Amino acid sequence: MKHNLKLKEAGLFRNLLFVSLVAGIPQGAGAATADLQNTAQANPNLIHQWSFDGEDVSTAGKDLKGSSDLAERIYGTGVPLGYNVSGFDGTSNAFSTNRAPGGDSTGGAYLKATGANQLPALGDTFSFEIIVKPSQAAITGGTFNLGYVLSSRSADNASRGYFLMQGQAPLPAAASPFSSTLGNGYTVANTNIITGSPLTVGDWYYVAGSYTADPGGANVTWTNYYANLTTGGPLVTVGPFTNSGGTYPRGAAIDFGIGGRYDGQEAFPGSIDEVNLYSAALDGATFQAHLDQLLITDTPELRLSIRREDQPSPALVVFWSAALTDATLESSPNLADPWTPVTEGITVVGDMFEYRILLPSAVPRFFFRLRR
Ligand SMILES: [Ca+2]
Repeated sequence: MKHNLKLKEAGLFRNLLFVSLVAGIPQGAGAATADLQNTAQANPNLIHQWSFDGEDVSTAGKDLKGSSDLAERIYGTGVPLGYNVSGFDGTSNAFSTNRAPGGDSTGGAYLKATGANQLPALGDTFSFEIIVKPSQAAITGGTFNLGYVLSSRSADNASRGYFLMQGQAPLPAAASPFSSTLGNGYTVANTNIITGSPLTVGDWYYVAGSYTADPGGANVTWTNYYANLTTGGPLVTVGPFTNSGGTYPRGAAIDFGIGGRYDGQEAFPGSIDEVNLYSAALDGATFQAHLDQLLITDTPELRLSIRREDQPSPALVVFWSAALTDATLESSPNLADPWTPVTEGITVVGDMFEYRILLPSAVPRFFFRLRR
């Protein structure tokens, strides 16, 4: 994702020089998954954070906020998990789940908070956000054809907390969308269909949800949000939605699956980069700000200036802002290759960087380009 920033013709050099300054600046420079991690940590309602950096479950499964370190859940044919796989950007890695072809329980692997590391009881408000990449356009071959991404369920099975799933049945929706199902049954009336079009395999998605349960347990009202990170957004709001009855599990510790079901089987095939859980119903502006952390550049405005100096010897002086500290200035007597780096006369003035280039005397014009 690059764009040409400047093309400046320097006519002040009495036709001696033609200066072409072209800088390719990564649009996302400065915005990163690491920024989202820090922003989430600063939120007073953060209760669990997993960034999945690490070479095994003891590091990649570590809960960076709470005490719900994750364990491996491998079933059926037992396809291994992948650790330290590429995340959305270079600032944090992901782990990859597996779902073997065939039935819902044929084989797969994911991570799960269980045993002594169960999630402590959730309250009447709850939010999640996740950075996730599906590896299959559809879940097929089974009875239910669901891949559970974030899921829990109460011990008496009455309260479903299927916060995020990929799948189809029984939804009246595009093949295998993301959806969120809560309450006393897996039904259309309890399901908010998040993505209205099929998922794009290999694209990273930001998905979030903000839930408020009726204290008496009658129902839950919630809103989901999603953005295709790979295509640059925007954030889409889906809801508010009120289910027909029941809530997610509250008031008792629960098993919690990340990339598979709360109790076993029905894994989601893909990669998961980040998961944050909150004890409050966060608003859309908060999720938009978090998305901005991932997508919007905070690179300072680029400043360029060029001037000619005649003393002590004729020179072309190029200034640019500190944002281009890793840029390379190249020159060529024509617009064709070869371009060669200009290495002489580099000085630093204040917060600006400066190239001082002796003017060539034997050629009527010369070309320069600034490249990053
Ligand atoms: Ca990560």
